[in-house]
Amino acid sequence: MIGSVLIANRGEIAVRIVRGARECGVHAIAVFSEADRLAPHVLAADEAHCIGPAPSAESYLRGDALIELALRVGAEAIHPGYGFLAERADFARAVEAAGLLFIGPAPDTIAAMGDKTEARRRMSEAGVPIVPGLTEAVADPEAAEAAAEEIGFPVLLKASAGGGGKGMRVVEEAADLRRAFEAASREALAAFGDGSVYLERYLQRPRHVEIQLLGDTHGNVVHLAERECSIQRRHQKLVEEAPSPVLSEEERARMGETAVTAARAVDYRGAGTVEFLYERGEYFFLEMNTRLQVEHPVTELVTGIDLVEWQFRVASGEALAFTQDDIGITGHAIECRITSEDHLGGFLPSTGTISHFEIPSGPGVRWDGGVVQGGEVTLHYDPLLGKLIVHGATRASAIDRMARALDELVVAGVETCAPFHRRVMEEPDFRAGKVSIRYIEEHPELVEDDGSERDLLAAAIGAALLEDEHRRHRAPRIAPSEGPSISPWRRVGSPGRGE
Ligand code: MV4
Repeated sequence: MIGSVLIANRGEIAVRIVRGARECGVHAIAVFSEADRLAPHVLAADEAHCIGPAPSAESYLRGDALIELALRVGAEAIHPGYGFLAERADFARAVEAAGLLFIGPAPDTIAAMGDKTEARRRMSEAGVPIVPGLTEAVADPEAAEAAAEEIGFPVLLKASAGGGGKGMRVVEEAADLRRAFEAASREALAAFGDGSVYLERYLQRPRHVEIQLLGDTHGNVVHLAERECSIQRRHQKLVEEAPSPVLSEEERARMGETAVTAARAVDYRGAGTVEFLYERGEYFFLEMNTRLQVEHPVTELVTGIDLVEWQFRVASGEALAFTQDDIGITGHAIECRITSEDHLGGFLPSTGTISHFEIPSGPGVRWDGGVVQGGEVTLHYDPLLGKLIVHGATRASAIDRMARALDELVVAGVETCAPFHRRVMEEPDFRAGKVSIRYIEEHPELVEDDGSERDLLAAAIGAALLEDEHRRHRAPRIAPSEGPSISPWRRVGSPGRGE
């Protein structure tokens, strides 16, 4: 096992990686921006170093500075978490060139999967089903028109350098293709510095189902079943669960084998994910994510496998200690991302000081968080405050448990999307497992202000005022000689006292 790791990240994922490191006996070195001096990931780590001012570009994205720091403090490895530098092949290459271990797949794997048309070519060659369409960029609108006629409308224009939905345009008919091509290309150029676009058949109402993978450096690759991640808004997932409510055992095994084939095609090592679009029993490769994902805990809860531990083990050269046959699913897990966003009126980011914070607990409840009471929520970073994850024997019991846990969660000082999740847990289509990537647009009531949360707040304030009033009237008069050491609470309501 490696001796030390520098965690090039912040927030909940940095805390999660510190936890994994400590369990593996790995010395955890945190880094922080000037805004994060007292952040939980800093306090959790064994050692921490400031890397610059609050803006990410001047701190968490300074790949060169991070590598220099890692060398200076004697770290053996760098764990990038997700976001920031996690899928930058150039960073992974620089880490390795410096003689450090990069906790992730080989730089060439990251590069190949980051180029969407190359990823499609590699997958197609390996026999992995891809969404019907092109595997090369189209040079001009005429070429796009010819390809679209072949594929059949509606088609989806995508950026080759893409990801995250930027540069994507749905085109319903040939007449709209030229304008869409130009718009998508312009957007892709602005976002990725590369304007090339290609075409796929547009799937109208698919599910997003992804398979978790784990590979080692000895040629072993296993899958850890799927996560259903269809409930998302503007490409930000909100609710994830494992297993998917719709896959049969046969489908799970087939998709899993497909994902393993995909991993083998790119010599995958470490933890990774193959994303599929699933529609009416058919599934198609969408993307491969070459990192630990936000939603990894639902897989951990149903498989009992600690993904961060295995990232460390695999990076240290250990072989996987289990085969595909050893891996099974127990029960059902659900994750709700708790962000500092106001779901009423467009998920606008909310900032401020977390003035009060109560973390849910009890049977089957896990909180992976990155904030504390008294902490500041700013616009410098991702709005993810933490993830509430539950495990239950069945999907229905997991949903009920999540509702209970959400009721225990208290975050005051900033708005959060927790009330949105509480509504989802009651929503009949969700409860029936009827979700697709259009779930939120098909359920506008979930993000509309119907006054119910305000009513709840008003009721809570009303109750508190009433209680206060009640207490004043009934409060016992404590004789000065008895002093303040006598708790008035024990006296309240006791017969013959203070009435
Ligand atoms: C698609 C699609 C429908 N058809 N491709 C969105 C981001 C990028 N990673 C791929 N995306 C999509 N590709 C075809 N051919 C629909 C989406 C999509 C989506 C995919 C997964 C999860 C959420 C989504 C939300 C909107 C669109």
